Amino acid sequence: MEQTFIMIKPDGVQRGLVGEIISRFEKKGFYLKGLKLVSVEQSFAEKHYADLSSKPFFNGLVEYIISGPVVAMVWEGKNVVTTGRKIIGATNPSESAPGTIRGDFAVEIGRNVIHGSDSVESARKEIALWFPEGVAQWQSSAHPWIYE
Ligand code: 3AN
Repeated sequence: MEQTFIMIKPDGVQRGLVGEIISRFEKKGFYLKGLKLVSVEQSFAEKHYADLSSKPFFNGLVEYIISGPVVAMVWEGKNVVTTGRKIIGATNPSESAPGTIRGDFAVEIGRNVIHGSDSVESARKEIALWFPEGVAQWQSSAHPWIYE
């Protein structure tokens, strides 16, 4: 099944939103396959955001991500990349709908609480970067009640 990489950024951790965010993905019916609290170094953050290196906000974004621990996760389920992005909401919290994570908990684009992979291909790359050790293999007993 499809997997995505989800990261709760330092603001989400510091504001005590970890449980709330995990709960939203769990209740939807996605499976948690990887989870760790980590502080990353500048070079690692630059690698994660390499596609944005030419943007004017790149340095600020890297500073923000290395400013405190983040929660790195792998979630699995049908269409989890696209649906995960819907649960997260639009990049700019001024445009994210109420009911989404950013719509409910964020105000500024530079403090938007959470990251989610934007495609299956970037999910694959991000999971390999953040979880080189691999992720857990397990089957939920709830599976037949969530998936046909
Ligand atoms: P998303 O995180 O929704 O995939 P991207 O990939 O366009 O959005 O941007 C990655 C991150 O860069 C965002 N989560 C946000 O923190 C930051 N970012 C994007 N645009 C801006 C901006 N105009 N000013 C400051 N930070 C930005």
